[in-house]
Amino acid sequence: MNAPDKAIDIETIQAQDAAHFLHPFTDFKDLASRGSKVIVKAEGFYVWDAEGNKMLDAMSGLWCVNVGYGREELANAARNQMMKLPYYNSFFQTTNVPAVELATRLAKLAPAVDGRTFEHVFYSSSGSESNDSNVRMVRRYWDLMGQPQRKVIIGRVNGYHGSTMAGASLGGMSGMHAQGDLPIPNIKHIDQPYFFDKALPGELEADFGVRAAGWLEAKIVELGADTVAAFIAEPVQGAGGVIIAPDTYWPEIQRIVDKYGILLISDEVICAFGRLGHWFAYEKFGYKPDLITFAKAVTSGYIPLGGVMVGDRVAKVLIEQGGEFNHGYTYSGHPVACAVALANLDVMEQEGLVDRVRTETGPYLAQVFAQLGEHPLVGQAETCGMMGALLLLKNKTTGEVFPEGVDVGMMCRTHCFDNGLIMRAVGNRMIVAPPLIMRSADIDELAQRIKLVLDKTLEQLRATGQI
Ligand code: PXG
Repeated sequence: MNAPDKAIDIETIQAQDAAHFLHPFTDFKDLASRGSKVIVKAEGFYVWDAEGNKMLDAMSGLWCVNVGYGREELANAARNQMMKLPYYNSFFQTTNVPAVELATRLAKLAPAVDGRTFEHVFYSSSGSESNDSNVRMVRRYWDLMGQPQRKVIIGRVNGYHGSTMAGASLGGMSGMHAQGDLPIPNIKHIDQPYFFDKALPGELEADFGVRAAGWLEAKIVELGADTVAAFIAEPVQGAGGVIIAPDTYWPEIQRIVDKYGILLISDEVICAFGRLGHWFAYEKFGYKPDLITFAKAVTSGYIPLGGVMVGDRVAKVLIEQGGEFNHGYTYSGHPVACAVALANLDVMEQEGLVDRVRTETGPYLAQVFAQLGEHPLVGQAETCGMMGALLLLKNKTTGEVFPEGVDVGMMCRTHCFDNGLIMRAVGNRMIVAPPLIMRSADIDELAQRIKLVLDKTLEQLRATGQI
């Protein structure tokens, strides 16, 4: 469809949207005055709006549609499970087959590191809920270990861990903390390992990685080591702008959490399920989490599902010493969501998508981004698996950023929308997380479109005397 969808009265939908639908992370009044873009259909890695505009979705929806849109296998799994058992709870000594099968399968997909295994799953419906569960499990663990004073969980500035009270607190988004009395007590933050922003003049990336990890040790010492329960981090910061830590960062983080005996939570809501070329991202970086948050791509976003992979260190204590764990959700282990997840994992395995990212498309995206890095507007081009970021600078030689008031990311994003490309702007970083079904030729098409919008952004900046 490249013509308007006649079945849809766009103006009515937009008016009702403005009248009744409060969108997440949105200036309600501003959106109501402009009108939402109505998305009506999607196939593969393209989405269409009601006006018939076809857009290449380089964000996989919101970092989730890894197998692409329109997969009958997933739709059939949902239908079949809905007709058989659409819902049943798992609170009162009952279980259901898809939830058990999925937990068993996830346990097989999460590799053991140094004898530490992930045999158990606690289910939720989202990344935010999963991180709330993490807070509950971490605190319960330390209570049971006879160290109830270990309450503090350390997160990172510009990290994103969700939007519930605990999720938003664990994250380090200043705009979120500014609303609603956040963070909640006993959540602290260290700075992010963002080399461009935080490196000292002349500092080598490898040295910066060790220094940035050292901020964790400094914070632990400042707070008192016996008060710290856990450290939570994303393997690569996604919503923060695809911030990729130097290689030296994670080994040093591991040394520090081991030294002080604190738990490590790997929030893999974006990075798991093939995004970085592995089923789970800790495998790529070689660190040893105790808890792993997942959501999004476990079902390729077709239906909400999230959870926590609970490592044996925590699971053993909760199971053997914990008695009843007073926490859970109506939809923990939802049979339809789990059935869709199983079908999604089947597709990923049959099509070899995880290996494809590691051996073909991830390296190819890196190559293509390196070329985009030559563009006069791009100060830095970085990728990790099928995630990438372009840092837009006023002067790429000196590293000068655009002054406040020149929102170069938004400018570029508008050109994206006008030219059939969906990318995210995070400040001055333009980011992508394309569906994993893309092949190299599709990445070429993506690169051409990115080049075009960069050219148009540069043209606009020049025409308005801002560069
Ligand atoms: N952890 C991480 C690492 C995430 O990326 C969550 C937790 C929360 O998941 P739920 O399912 O509760 O949304 C996320 C979600 C963005 C953006 O603008 C990113 C997310 C959500 C919304 C917007 O990049 N990530």
